[in-house]
Amino acid sequence: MAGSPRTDPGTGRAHPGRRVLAAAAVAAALVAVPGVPASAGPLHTPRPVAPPRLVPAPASLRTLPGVSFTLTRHTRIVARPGSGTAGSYLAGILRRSTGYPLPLTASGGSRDVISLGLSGREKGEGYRLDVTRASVRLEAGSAAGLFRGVQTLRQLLPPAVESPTVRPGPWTMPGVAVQDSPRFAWRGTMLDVSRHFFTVKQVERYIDLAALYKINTLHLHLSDDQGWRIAINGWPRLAAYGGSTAVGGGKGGYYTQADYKAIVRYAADRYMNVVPEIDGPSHTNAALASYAKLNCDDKAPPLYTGTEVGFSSWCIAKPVTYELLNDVLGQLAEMTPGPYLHIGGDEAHSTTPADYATFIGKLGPIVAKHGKKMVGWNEIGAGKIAPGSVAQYWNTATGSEDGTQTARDAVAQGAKVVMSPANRAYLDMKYDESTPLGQDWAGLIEVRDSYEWDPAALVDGVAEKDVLGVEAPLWSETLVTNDDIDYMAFPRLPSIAEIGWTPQSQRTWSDFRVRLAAQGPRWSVMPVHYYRSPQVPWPTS
Ligand code: TNX
Repeated sequence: MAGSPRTDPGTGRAHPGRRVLAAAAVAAALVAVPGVPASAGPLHTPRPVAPPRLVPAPASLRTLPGVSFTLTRHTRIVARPGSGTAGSYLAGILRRSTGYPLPLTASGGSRDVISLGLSGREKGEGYRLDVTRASVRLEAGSAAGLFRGVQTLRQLLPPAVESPTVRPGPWTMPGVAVQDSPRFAWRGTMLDVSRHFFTVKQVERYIDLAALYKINTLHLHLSDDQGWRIAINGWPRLAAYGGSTAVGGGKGGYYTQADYKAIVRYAADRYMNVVPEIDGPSHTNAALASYAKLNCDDKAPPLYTGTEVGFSSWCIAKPVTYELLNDVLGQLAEMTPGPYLHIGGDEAHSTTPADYATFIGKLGPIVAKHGKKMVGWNEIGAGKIAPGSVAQYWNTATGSEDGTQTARDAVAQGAKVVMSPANRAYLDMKYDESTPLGQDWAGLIEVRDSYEWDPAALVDGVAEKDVLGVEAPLWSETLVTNDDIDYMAFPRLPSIAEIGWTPQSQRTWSDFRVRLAAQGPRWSVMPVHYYRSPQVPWPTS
């Protein structure tokens, strides 16, 4: 190789190999001196810069050989009007780890800046990101698009950028031209705060981790047999008593309405919709235990702290059931800016099919009256549902229940489907036999299993046009701490996020595993207690 012409990363001109070595020595020296401004121009010094390893993979990515941008203490962030929270979110992350001031202004120059602004050329959550020697330019058709682009920008910087404390740098990103937009509108994750309660802070932390992978929907499973987690005016015992325990008999907890609004606000600042779920007619023991009058026999059952499913049922014939649900769904609708209310509908093993159909038929108009669209687990397809409702497909055709049929029934009524197949997308399934947490009733789900499926080719009769998106539910029977959440969600949540974002034709496991591996060092510095799957070539140092 010695003496053969190479391309100077700074000038793009061919030159003898010796000069590359000299330049590399300078670069190495600069690495030891944090915060030295990059010199732009013909003598621009090349720096070691990792190739882009982005998750989810963008629809289009062009790397600019030899081009890079380096953040310095002089870099400014310009967020033009209409940028929403994208600029301040980015500044918050970059300031913590770089220690640079990174002033945020609404207008400014074109060199040594990261500039964010709206452009008519991009649509929806789509964005364009250009990293050149002089600047980083991010454009989108909406603030949400800018926010998604900010996540791409973060991943172009070294892993240390995710550190909560100041690190040395250098903060160099490879030159790229990215043009990107999502495959599906609904890219969600669900957190079960009922089986174990998670605090507002814990939910906010999970929101931030999901946002990094362009997740835009947070489904909160707010009620189940083991706990009712949202305060409802006029029904104080639901939360105070029904929320007082958890699986295993822990102390439980609930969100005040102010807490819930804070979560909704935090999510909205990250362009994430909250979808609140009040499960029924089954999964209702906590509520039935709180008010005797909700029970057909007027007797309140005891609180429940086990993990069985399907034993409880609303009293379908009693008007008070619908008075309660009208109050609950009305108050949630009022506090939830997004278009959806999730009414559950799964595993109603203690409700007759006729009663189940009656129940779904009654809930539709209540949800509509409060100005929302109804979401339910795929079983709701067995009832009468309005066009524009959403069926969340989870139970793959096993045993007596065939989730594919109710999903088709839903589509036949004009509903869309969100794909959450339990044997692919359930974050609470064990990775392998030795996984200390989680369950295995839907199978073991290694990272590759979570990645290699196509939402548009999963259920016969449910095509791409019927699919609203994907969601990864995290059920919490076995999960208590942030470490527990992290271990089950990472790295499988990024799999589902990429399935929801990246065109199917551009996804392969062999490519994904390498990009996923590059997330490991990011999670380590945050820190996120992720599962080091043997299927992924994690960097060793
Ligand atoms: C089934 S999935 C359930 C949940 C459990 C989960 C555990 C679904 C709609 N219902 O009640 O938490 O399995 O994996």
